[in-house]
Amino acid sequence: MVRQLCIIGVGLIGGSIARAARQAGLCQRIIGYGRPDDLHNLKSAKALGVIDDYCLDLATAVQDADMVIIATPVGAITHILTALRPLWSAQTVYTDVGSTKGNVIQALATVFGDVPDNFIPAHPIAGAERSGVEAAKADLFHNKRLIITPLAHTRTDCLGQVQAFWRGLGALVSSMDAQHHDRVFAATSHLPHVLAFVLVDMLGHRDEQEEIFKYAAGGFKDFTRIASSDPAMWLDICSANQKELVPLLDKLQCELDNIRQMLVEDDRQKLFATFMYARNARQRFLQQFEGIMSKSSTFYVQPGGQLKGIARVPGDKSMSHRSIMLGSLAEGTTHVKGFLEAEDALATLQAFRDMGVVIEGPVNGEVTIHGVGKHGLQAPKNDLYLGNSGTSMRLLSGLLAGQPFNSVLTGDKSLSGRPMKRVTDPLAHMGADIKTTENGTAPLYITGKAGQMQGIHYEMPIASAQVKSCLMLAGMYAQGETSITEPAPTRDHTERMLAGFSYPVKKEGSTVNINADGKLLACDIDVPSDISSAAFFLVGASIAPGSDITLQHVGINPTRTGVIDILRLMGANITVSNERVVGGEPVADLHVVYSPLKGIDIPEELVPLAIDEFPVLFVAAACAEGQTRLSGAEELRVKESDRIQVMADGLQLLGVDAQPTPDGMVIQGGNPIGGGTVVSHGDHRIAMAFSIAGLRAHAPITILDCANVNTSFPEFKSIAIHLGLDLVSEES
Ligand code: SPQ
Repeated sequence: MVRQLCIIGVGLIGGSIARAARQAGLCQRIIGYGRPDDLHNLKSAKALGVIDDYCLDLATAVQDADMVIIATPVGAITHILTALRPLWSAQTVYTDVGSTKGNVIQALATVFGDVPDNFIPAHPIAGAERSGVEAAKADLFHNKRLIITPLAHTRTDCLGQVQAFWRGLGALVSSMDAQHHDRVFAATSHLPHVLAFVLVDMLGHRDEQEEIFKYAAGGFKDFTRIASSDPAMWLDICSANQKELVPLLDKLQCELDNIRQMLVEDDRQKLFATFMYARNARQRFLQQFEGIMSKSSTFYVQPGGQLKGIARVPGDKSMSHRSIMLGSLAEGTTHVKGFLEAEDALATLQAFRDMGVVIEGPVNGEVTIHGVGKHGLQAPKNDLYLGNSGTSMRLLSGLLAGQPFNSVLTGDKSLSGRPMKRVTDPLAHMGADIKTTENGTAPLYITGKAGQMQGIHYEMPIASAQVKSCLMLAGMYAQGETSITEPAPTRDHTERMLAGFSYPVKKEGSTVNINADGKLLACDIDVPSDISSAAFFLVGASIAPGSDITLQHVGINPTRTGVIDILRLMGANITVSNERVVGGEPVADLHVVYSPLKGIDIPEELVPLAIDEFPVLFVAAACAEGQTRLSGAEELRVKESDRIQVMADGLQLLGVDAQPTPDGMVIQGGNPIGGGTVVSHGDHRIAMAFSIAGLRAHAPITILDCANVNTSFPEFKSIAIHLGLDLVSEES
């Protein structure tokens, strides 16, 4: 709570801060300050109830303030600071709202000798086309970003106060250093404003201006919207940030020259690649933006019911990743059908776009990849962000280790906590140079070692398709043979798909051999439905009396069908029909009819073949009569969450006797499942597993933190509802 807030400059931003602070009950009293020529505005602010009072004398205005916010144009900052200097108090917190931060810090240093430790530089990313206090709105900052650029010696109590104040106004507060801030905003805000002003200026001065504006369509209006902004304010901002803005204008000039040349030469391919990249990058930016805005998703499941009907779940995640990777490295154009349009696979797709591959789609699961050949990838301009996807990060680390450029792989919080030594250690034996954090986690800093990688023989200590695939991809760039022996069979999509792309791979028992002597020839890929997604409904129909469903076109590669084998051992009634081979992968329709389940000891050899299905298999075990025991599955502890602990916690909360062990779980099934609120810890498979538990629960189940269902199965909710699950979700 601020006792007295002084706002210097009560315009759109200053006025909106005052309105929002008043509405949120953050201030007792708000005083506005302005110069004498601002009197009319200050009177309006008081009449509108935006401020309690105003003052034309700065000393009186700041006298009793415990917080002072400078909300003037950035060009006025030196003048204001000079006037404030003799009035400065260590008991007061000072902050600003300037769109550039370097010049504010520079002005502070000039006026005070050093930046005072109770000044917190801040920038709210919010505005409106209209200016002035009349346009001020209490919700202007709601869900908008507020960036703070503190210095090393900034007082933490003052910092905390400003952070809490802005959070109270509804803003999403983050921090960065001032130079970084100015560079980012030069690119994303100042340059676009300059472009909009220049374009309208250029067209407006042409003779035929009336014609142009008469026929201007929505595109012109959209592009030039920001040219309606306050010219004086933007003059100030651009001049304050000219150090960052000028190099960007130079770069843009080069890019425009390039485009001009492409047009002169009628180079349609290059133009298409440029436009396509831009369109896709924008779409991804919008998705990320929406992702930031809708931070959480909660599932509410009503108890009971049954599953009935026919459904086709989306494409296989593992194969979707690999189709993009191998299609990009191929010579020629690869067409993919059934591609999984979910965040994980899209992260891989974006990574390859960032390395110069032109990829069209996805549209209704169809993707066209214009392969660049085995040696055609280009250095990414930025870090490759892989979101939640372990497969993308581990497979890419192998592929990128032997490239002629450096790269950095990053991911979200969950991915940044997952072990990467399992790939970086054997890659180091091959000559790779990959730095991880001290804990062996991402970010991965990869120094490309083109022509210097050596083939090795590697006995995998854990059964992991990701490790195997990573080393195979590295082996495609290494001298000599790379051979990998797995302790137990793991999914073999990489081997099968490489064969589909005509790349030589030898399989001898549990060892796979690969070398650099080969090239990939583009082919068509038909991705079957993901058995890991189908698994939720295989279990749902098996535990809910009266259920009868058919899941069409499901991939039944024997390295993935552990879930069917385990459910059948428990007594499930699953019929496999219409078996066929599509693009080198076996596919079938699965018919499931309810049948009472019994507890079993899950055979350890089935663990790698059902590794992703255990969250929902634990739900099956909770509904099965008697004890189910899983062992040899310690890998579950290092997935998107610790799937043993998180499932045990949730099941116990629902009243199930579920005891976690270091490498598995013991579940006494058959007792009623209760209701309650469980947390998925951002793990898609946990969220979906607990939704399915609702079919046998006696009370509603609420599942928190479900947004990541979009990483593997965005259609889960609609298909579950279509088959009969009583599920609603709430996004916020
Ligand atoms: O890609 P990610 O995040 O690792 O996804 C998971 C999943 O549940 O979707 C695991 F958390 O699947 C892995 C799977 O567990 C996908 C995968 C692959 O495509 O090669 C292999 C398995 O991982 P691992 O570590 O056993 O190789």
